[in-house]
Amino acid sequence: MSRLVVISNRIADLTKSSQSGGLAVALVDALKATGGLWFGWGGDIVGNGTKIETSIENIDSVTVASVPLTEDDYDQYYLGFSNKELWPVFHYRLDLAEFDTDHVNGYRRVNQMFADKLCPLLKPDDLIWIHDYHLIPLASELRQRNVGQTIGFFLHIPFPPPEILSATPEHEWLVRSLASYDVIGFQTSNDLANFHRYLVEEEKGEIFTDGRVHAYGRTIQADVFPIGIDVDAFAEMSRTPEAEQQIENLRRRTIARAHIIGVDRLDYTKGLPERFKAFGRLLESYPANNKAVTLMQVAQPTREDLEAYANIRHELEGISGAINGNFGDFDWTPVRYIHRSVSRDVLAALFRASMVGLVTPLRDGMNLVAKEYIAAQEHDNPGVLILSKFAGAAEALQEALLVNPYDVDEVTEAMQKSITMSRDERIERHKILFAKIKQHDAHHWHDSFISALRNSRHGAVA
Ligand code: ADQ
Repeated sequence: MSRLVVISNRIADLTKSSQSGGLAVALVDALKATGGLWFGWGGDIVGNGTKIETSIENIDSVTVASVPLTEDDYDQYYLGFSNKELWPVFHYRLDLAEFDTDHVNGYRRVNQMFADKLCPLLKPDDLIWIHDYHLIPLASELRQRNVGQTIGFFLHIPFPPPEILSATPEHEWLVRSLASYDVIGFQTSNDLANFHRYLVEEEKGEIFTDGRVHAYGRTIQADVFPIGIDVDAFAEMSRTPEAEQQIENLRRRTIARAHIIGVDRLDYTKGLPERFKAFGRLLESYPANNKAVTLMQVAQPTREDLEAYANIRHELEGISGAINGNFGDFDWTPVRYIHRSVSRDVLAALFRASMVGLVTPLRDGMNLVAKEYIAAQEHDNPGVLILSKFAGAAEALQEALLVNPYDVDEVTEAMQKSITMSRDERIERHKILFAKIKQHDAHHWHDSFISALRNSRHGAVA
């Protein structure tokens, strides 16, 4: 069987599986099945001009090869082009995008460095799977170094409509780079449709009914592969004796009878200020919820070197402080806002103890928290998921309470509906949602992508 080679911007710490997300665990499973190689940035930043060396470590049957970034690489490739331009634009936020030639050059340079360092590690029969927006041009760099192996790309974030993408100075080059892959995977059919539209409207490309597209002189496979979680492992985590203890502590420490929970990286795409405002309005419009309902928001610090992230942090501290000042009492804090990373077993316990899971991003590729919340619920007394219709997860999870996250009143009403929903209705909705996340779990995701890669090698590509 061919070896799988996974390339991502950051390498997860394979020795700390309990702390890494479902994605890392799913990829490690896939790598272990074939004995694989994982290549990427190890997290170190070295001085400019330092000679870049690849570190190689073998963990079980997986070889982990990592490189450091220089200070300029980190500023220009990672913070700059990836996170000040591509991240906002791909989340439909042209207003937050910064266009800078040094950033583009840094992005190209790191993709070239990745290709240089990866080439000597490749074997002729490898299947190569590249992840996410940091590495869009990597396949084209590899092709220029005569890599003929099958190469796939999965985009974890949304693919924006052509009207938005074409506002970036680099759009033509970026999409042309995608044509060097053999298989491209998107989270939703909406993302795929946006990609098709770009090819047809900007490039006069052709779309075939079997999932192939022809553009820039190549025919490639482009399809939808919705990412999932390891449902059984997450459900199990929410039922350990430690989880039971965590839930017991939470119930003892508060007088509230219902908890609403939000768990997100602290990112402007996640709709946190709007969510806090909706909770404030819930207390204002339905006074019976005072001292009875608490919002717990766990927000993991992320990309803190960027101004937009410092701004959202200050905004949230302001709104939560105002709600607690206006509505709180000596024995009740309405918003519990925790600005740090929490271990996955604690998260699983918190999800299980919460009557409402609030997942209201303004735009999101998929959103795994929505699936984790469903996985952690008790089947005979589940909580209710409120889900943004702009999260990729909403395409399948129609039995959640779907909301427009910009519409604060609609989110408030969904919260009130959730905390007063009958047990029968909660069970009915959860049963269908659970079956869906089980069917499209992490294993299904990587199996179907890898099988598309194998199929493309055996013929489809012109
Ligand atoms: P993210 O934007 O990071 O991922 P998401 O899918 O929600 O978003 O995954 C976040 C993960 O981090 C979840 O597993 C969650 O439990 C965990 N997490 C969040 N806050 C945490 C905290 N405070 N402490 C500990 N863990 C925390 C990108 C895309 C998504 C897409 C994923 C996977 O933006 O749309 O779903 O990739 O493809």
